[in-house]
Amino acid sequence: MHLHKYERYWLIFGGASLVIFLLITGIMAFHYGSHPPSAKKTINYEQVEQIAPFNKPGVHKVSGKDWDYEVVLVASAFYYNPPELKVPVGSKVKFIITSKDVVHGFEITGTNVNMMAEPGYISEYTTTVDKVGDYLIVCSEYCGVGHAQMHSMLRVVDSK
Ligand SMILES: [Cu+2]
Repeated sequence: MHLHKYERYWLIFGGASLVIFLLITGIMAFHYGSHPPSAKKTINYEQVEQIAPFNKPGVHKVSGKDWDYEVVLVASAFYYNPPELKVPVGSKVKFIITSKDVVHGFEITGTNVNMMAEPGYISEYTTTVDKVGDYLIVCSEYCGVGHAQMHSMLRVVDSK
C-alpha cells in the first residue's frame, strides 16, 4: 500500500499524540493518584440528614487534622444547606458535600473548586482560601427547573 509522504507524517503525529496523552493520563492516575474528587465514599441518600457529618451542615472548626475547617453542605432541589458559609482567610478548608435527590454541582465561582454532588456519594475537596471576598457557589450540573436559582455564598473574612 502506498501512503503519501504527508499522510504518513500525519499518521505518525496522530499516533504519537495518542500515546503521549495516554501516558500522561496513566502517570497522573496511577503514579500521582489523581482521580475525580467525588465518589470515593458512599452514603444512603434517603437518610442524609441523620448521618454524620450531614446531620450538622455548616462550617466546623477542627483540630488535629491536616485542615482547619470542615464545610459540610447538603445539596437538594433547589437549594444548598447551609445557604451561607463563613471562613477566615488563610485557613485550609475541607468541603464535604452530598446530594439528597439528583445530581447537583458545587462550583465556587472565581476558584478552581468544582465538584459534583451525587446522591449516594460523598464528594470532598480540600483547599486553602487565601483571598478575602464573597464567592458565589452555584450549581454546575443541570438538575431541574430551579437549577438557575440554586446557590450558596462562601464568605472569606478577615478575622480569625
Ligand atoms: Cu443544578
